[in-house]
Amino acid sequence: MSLKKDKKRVCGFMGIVGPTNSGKSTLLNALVGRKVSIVSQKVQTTYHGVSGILNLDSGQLVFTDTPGYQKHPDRVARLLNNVADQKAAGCDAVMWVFDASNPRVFQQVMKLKTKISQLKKAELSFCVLNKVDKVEKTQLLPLIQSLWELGIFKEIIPVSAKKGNGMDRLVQIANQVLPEGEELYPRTAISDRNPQFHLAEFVREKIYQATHEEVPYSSWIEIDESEGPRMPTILAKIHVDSESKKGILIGKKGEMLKKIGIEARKEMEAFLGKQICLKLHVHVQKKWKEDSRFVNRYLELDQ
Ligand SMILES: Nc1nc2c(ncn2[C@@H]2O[C@H](COP(=O)(O)OP(=O)(O)O)[C@@H](O)[C@H]2O)c(=O)[nH]1
Ligand SMILES: [Mg+2]
Repeated sequence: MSLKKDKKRVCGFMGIVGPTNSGKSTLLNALVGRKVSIVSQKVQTTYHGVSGILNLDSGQLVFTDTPGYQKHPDRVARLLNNVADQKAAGCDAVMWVFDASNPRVFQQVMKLKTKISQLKKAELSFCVLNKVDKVEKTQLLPLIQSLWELGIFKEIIPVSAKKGNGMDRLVQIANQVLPEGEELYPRTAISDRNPQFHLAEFVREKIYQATHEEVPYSSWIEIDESEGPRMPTILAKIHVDSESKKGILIGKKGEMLKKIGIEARKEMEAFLGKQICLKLHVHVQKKWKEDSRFVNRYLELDQ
């Protein structure tokens, strides 16, 4: 007697690509309904490509966030562009995310046109026009029309990741275009990362939100956990590259570090679903950004 075969299930990778600050990380969080990727108004927040997992009855949709394309010439930025390219190329299909409220959005797309058509054929390339909550409909329609006429996208989808509008259509698209396959992650997984990764990212997000440009770009965070008497203790060690940045991070009478700690702990508790005690230490590690061992470890590249 032959066993009845299971219905084929979807499992594949949808890349989330596009210029920095277009809302890719916000979009990923909205798609999977959890904060798996950190968000900020500054560029270059997403160093590590993180994948968010949406488990549906029909299968598993894996959305892969990538670092946005950078114009800055420094070593980290160059490596980030490579990471973005590699990650996107490895996906089954790609959603290109652009900020529809940026007056230069069409030029931005034009600049990337060759890359877009080289990365995936039009059948597998989707244009997500994000932040439509900030755009007049009368402006949006001609933009959609001109993007459509480029012939490089299968569909143009206006959304607001911040408000969660348009997510249903994106999930529907992923469900349609991603290949059939065995599920790759446990059905309870929400991302491809371990909890430590997310905890470190929450600290980084709060540093981005609280300090000026040079500090977040020069910080990296290591997490240690231990069981406390009443609740788990999480130790976040923040490495910075100079004494002056350490001073900024700690702030007057420790106010800055305290604020970062309170905000990061809130995120961690929401993520873990339990109370924790968070301790932050700031440690100076001169010129780590120029030391390939640290940069590679930080960006999780092959050494
Ligand atoms: N108004 C509005 N802002 C958004 C939307 N999506 C993202 N943002 C904001 O845009 C900024 C960059 O978002 P982020 O997700 O970090 O962009 P990324 O660099 O592409 O990952 C943040 O301040 C977000 O809150 C949206 O749909 N509407
Ligand atoms: Mg991001």
